[in-house]
Amino acid sequence: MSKITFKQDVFLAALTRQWQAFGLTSASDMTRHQWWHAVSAAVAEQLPPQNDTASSKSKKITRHVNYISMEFLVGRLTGNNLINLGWYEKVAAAIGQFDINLTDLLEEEIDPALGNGGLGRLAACYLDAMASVGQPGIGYGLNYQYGLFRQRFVDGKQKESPDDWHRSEYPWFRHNSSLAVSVGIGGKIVKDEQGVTRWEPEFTLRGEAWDLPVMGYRNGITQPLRLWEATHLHPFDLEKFNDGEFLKAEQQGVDAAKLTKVLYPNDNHQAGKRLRLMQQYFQCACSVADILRRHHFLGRKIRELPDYEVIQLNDTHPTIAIPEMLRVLLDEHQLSWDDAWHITSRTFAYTNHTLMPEALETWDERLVRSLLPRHFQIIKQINASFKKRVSKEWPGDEAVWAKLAVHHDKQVRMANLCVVAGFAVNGVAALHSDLVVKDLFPEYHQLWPQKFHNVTNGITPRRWLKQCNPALSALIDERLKIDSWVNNLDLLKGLEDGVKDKKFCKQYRKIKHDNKVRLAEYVWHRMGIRLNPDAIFDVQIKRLHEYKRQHLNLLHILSLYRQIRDNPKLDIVPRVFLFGAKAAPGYYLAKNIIYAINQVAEKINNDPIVADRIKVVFIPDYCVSVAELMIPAADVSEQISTAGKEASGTGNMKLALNGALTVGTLDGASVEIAEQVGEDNIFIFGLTVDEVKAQLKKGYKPKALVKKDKHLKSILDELASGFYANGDKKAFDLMLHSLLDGGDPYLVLADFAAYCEAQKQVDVLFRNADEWTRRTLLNTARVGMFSADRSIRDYQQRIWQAKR
Ligand code: DL6
Repeated sequence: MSKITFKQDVFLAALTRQWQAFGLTSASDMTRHQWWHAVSAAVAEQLPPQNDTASSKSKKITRHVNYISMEFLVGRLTGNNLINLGWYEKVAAAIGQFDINLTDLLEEEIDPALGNGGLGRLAACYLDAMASVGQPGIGYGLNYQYGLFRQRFVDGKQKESPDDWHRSEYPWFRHNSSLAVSVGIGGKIVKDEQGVTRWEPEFTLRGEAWDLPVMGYRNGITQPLRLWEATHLHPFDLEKFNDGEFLKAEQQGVDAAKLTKVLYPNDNHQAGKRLRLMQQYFQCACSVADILRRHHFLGRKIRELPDYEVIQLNDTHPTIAIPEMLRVLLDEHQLSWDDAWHITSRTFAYTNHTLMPEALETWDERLVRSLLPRHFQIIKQINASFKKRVSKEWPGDEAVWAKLAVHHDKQVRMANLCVVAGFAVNGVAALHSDLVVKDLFPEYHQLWPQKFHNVTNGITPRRWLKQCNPALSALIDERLKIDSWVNNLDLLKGLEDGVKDKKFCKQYRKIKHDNKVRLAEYVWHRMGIRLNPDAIFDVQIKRLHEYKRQHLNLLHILSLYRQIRDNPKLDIVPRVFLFGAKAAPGYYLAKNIIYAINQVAEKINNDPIVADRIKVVFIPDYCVSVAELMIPAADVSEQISTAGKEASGTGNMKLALNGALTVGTLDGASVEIAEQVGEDNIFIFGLTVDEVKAQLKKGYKPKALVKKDKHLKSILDELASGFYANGDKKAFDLMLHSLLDGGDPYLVLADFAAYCEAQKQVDVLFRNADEWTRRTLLNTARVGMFSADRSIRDYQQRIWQAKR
């Protein structure tokens, strides 16, 4: 594919049409937001039509990948698309003629926050990488009207409001009305005169296809992210209207629209809601229909489906696509069960993103039966034939069956369905994949060892270095004398000898400092808090969850505060603790931790005795664009989950790439980061997975531990005393209860001492600026393997193109 060339005259003509469409008389009348819209739309117009069959036409050897995910946290697109197209400077120059600054304009874009956290952001990185390495593929998701909620703090407490990202005006969308799909829901199963089973749905929705372009890095490839929106075939009932039932006349349309109104704001947690299952099915039915439409359009036989197409399930959320595929093959194509199964079981692959029991999806059989009666029948049939296989392997062992069944105890278990019906299962980091086999699916592994793989997660260097850290990116270009590291991140190894070059180290350090100044300005404007850019910027950014242990970070802050009050002359390197995190609205304990951090921040930031040695800043409404500011400015990356709980993490990779030193447990992909950067260039602390298991087995007693540790006790007592909450002694009850009477399930207190010790070492090292810079530079140089391009190649070799 050749690069798409920028034509200034075509662009300017498109720009003119844009301001004319706003009803203005000249470009200079546009507001800044209108400028952003006009520039984005004028660029989008110049893209070639997105032909989703083109990429599927490729040689039989390259299977086309259908990446189905309930979430795609794409972040702002305009800047990223311009970079990938190679048009950034050209567009900047073209609008410079109007005295408009492109960088400023890009701030106008509202983040399309169509995901919760790591899982959704990973999906976005993988689409970028597929397009960049030339892996034919398409993303399938939902076009939510409201993305992840907006977060603000009122008196320190999280308040949520709807995140209307104005999808109807988003200039990057292309509506493809010819791809609309009908999706039935509810109803019953009937048999016709020939005895053929037929599903009569209760109502039918319409799935409309909205495509966002995903551009490869300067290679001319554009592939779609297809987001489905639910509408009704007949949104307006004229009969009802004529009968005077004006409100009811529109009800069908309103009901349909509900389906893709909101993204469920849960991360690593399942909420068994009817609407959520409807969303999952709607998305899967539209996507399966679209995959088969393309397959037929290309003149291929249905039996050849697995030779050309692979369907990658991003966690269990789209699992219902499996029975949907079987339903279509059985009921619409009239294939036998064996044929339909043979096709399906060679087409689907499943990525597991969590071991947390509360996140493993199960659905009540009554709900499945009432919404999807035919699918329920099919699931039971899968279960029945799988039971034969299990009985052969473990004759008479009911306990094993109780564990492995797809349908058991009136529950449908989506992870089990994926493993039984898929040809591949992968975890997302070496340690995690190991635990998937050992702890989650040992019996399945015994049955089908060849199904299980590891693909360590990765991040796109286009967004997470080139775009978010332009100064460092330019310095790397200059040093390596090439810019091809952007799609071959291993080339960063060439920076290693820069550690001996004083001038280079100075430049590298200055960039970090400038990025800290940029973040400090943002914090000042947004929150009115002044930050000292010479302080250590210590960053923890991720969803708020007990297992991620933001409260361990808080306890360390309180420990420092206690030490300062005990010894006002305490000599520590000034440190700014920065947090960014949203808590699911119904996760009260997580919200309590946010409240505690904000209350502590209020106290510490205003206490003259602290004299700016510590600052605590919780940046509200953490999202992709805020991450793009925080990551390049971080000195320290907090990756402090309880070992065994974080499947991978991807923030850890972004932060290390941008030259932050990790303080972390041996968990998720941090284990591999440690291997890559070397043990001297990372601060590893705390219990390992095996030690965590051993502690819990022998009976972990957090209260006994606190009794022995006076310092820790005084911190916890003070939290409970009302000191940080205007005398309210119950303010942090939820958090404190979990840590003490609740048994501290995530071993926060058990890791506290080791964590504080690691933080002391950070303090010591930071005083030696040269040595600190050397180690951060080695981090940037050595994390090339965490490029999403490498992950996609691993998927290709191990899963997508592997011999079947
Ligand atoms: O694989 C992407 C991402 C990992 O980096 C995180 O460690 C993991 O917590 C996250 N998993 C989920 C699971 N799901 N739900 N719901 O978000 O996946």
